[in-house]
Amino acid sequence: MRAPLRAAALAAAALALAACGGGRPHPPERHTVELRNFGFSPASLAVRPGDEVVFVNRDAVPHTATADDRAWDTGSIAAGDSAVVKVTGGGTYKCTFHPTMTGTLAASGTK
Ligand SMILES: [Cu+2]
Repeated sequence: MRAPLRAAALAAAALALAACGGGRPHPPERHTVELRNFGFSPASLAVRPGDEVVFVNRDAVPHTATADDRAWDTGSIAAGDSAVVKVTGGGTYKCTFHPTMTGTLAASGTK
């Protein structure tokens, strides 16, 4: 039963590759944004709806990543902790504790 399993894995890999081709839906990606030195890095990130963004707090104080339109909110992320949000669209966001910390999700395409 090993051969059929391997064939299925190859077929799945081929499908995943094909999905990256022109005009086909792009598989969701997971991006990472670091919260460090009271800023988001990268401050601007290109995403597609359906993608996930992991916010990793590298500072010694808690931060949030909160969409300005409140579409999503990580809540407080403790120092050294992380939180994941699913992207539904683009927009700007900030840390509610430190409003000078701002970032942008630049959404393109549709899922
Ligand atoms: Cu903050």
